[in-house]
Amino acid sequence: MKTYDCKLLVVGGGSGGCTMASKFANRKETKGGVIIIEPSCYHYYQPLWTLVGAGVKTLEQTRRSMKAVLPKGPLWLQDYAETIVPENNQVRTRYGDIINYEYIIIAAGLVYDYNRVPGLMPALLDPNSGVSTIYDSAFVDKVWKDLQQFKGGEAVFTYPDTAIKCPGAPQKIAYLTDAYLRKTGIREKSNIRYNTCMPVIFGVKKYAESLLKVVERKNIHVNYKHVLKAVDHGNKEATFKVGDGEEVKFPYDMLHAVPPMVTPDFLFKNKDLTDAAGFLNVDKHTLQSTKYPNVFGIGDCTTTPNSKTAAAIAKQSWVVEQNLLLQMAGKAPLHKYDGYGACPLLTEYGKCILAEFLYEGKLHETFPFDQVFQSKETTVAYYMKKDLFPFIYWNFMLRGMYHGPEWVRRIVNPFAK
Ligand code: FAD
Ligand code: UQ1
Repeated sequence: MKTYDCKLLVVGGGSGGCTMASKFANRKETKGGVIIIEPSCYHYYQPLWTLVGAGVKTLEQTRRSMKAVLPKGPLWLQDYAETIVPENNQVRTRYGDIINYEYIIIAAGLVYDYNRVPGLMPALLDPNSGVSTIYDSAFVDKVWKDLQQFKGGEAVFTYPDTAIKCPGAPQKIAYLTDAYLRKTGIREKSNIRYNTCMPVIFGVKKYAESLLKVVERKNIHVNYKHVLKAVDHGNKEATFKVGDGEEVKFPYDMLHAVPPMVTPDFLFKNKDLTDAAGFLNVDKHTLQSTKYPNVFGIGDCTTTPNSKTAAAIAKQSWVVEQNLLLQMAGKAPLHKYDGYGACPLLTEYGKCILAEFLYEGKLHETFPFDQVFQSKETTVAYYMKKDLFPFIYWNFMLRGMYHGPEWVRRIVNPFAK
């Protein structure tokens, strides 16, 4: 048990935390005074897990050691934040250390609440259940295994009734499953259902229109307002609640389940810092805590109503950096995050729709030619997703040097509003 004092504490070493720690590691305001709390020994590039599930990439290709990606300089405590007392500027860790901070960036992401779906975890743990998820490094390999072992029948895909990371991923894996089954000649013997809690296929109208055509072409049955409530893997049956009404059972041979997601306990339980659902309350533009000026948030664990993606974090990271520097200088934060989020919607092996939008679903596309790049399925977007974005992520974003594609947009799309 030790006590530490620091200028800046970063909680979480994932996409947001690692990026922010890199930014402040060598700044004169914070140099020598940054601490990172991060329990995991691996850092994953999660956006590639969809392609791991579809057999295009391996889990190893998405993984690096945490030590290798975290910036040198800051002290890394391999531990969990257990409690935070913002009035005292203090965090206590699971192993009993106390960290006093002047400023804190909370980037703790989301964790999976498997217990909310009785039967789901036992089914995931059974190697022969046909139940898997691309959302978890422990089960993403099982998606690919199940896909290869599937001999036809019912394939059911879910989307839970909580905020989730990458809201496009639950349907991307359904599309790639369809593509794989067509390739292997099993599609005619199979029925694919996408059971989503949402009332629409996608929150932004333009992309929803394109996706509805994909769904129709692929003959995927979409059931709206369906929430997975229980899995009976003995009988291979999944129970869904439909709207506010009755429960319906679906038999399955393969079930892709997206788990309900919550913020980690130290946040979830802190009513002072969070909203009713346990998300860190921040101003959606400045990303500063609505209650404590020395607290900032980035990424999936905050209340900002954007699409929870790494692409969003790239843009947020610049705003947090600039506003935190202003706060440190005794000035009011004035930089504004516009809600940018991007979702490369994989529809086939070799095809992708690149969705990009701001708060309230306002389109914000990087490329000028709608018919070539946006809202249409293109090969170029697929290779960006598969090869370019991971390269940018590991080499620029995590080092604090990438703030999203705005600069590309200014060059290739100079007349855009
Ligand atoms: P994370 O990167 O999850 O990091 C949170 C960190 O906090 C973790 O390292 C964790 O160990 C740590 N932590 C947890 N609890 C504690 C604690 N108590 N104390 C300290 N540390 C703690 N994004 C895109 O842009 N495009 C995509 O195509 C895309 N596809 C996706 C597909 C899938 C299947 C998944 C799972 C995600 C996808 N994403 C995509 C989303 C993207 O990966 C996340 O939005 C992003 O990684 C979130 O970053 P974060 O820093 O908020 O959280
Ligand atoms: C992006 O910038 C990014 O970060 C590297 C991603 O990776 C997670 C993305 O998925 C997307 C779509 C973007 C947006 C970039 C461009 C060039 C449109």
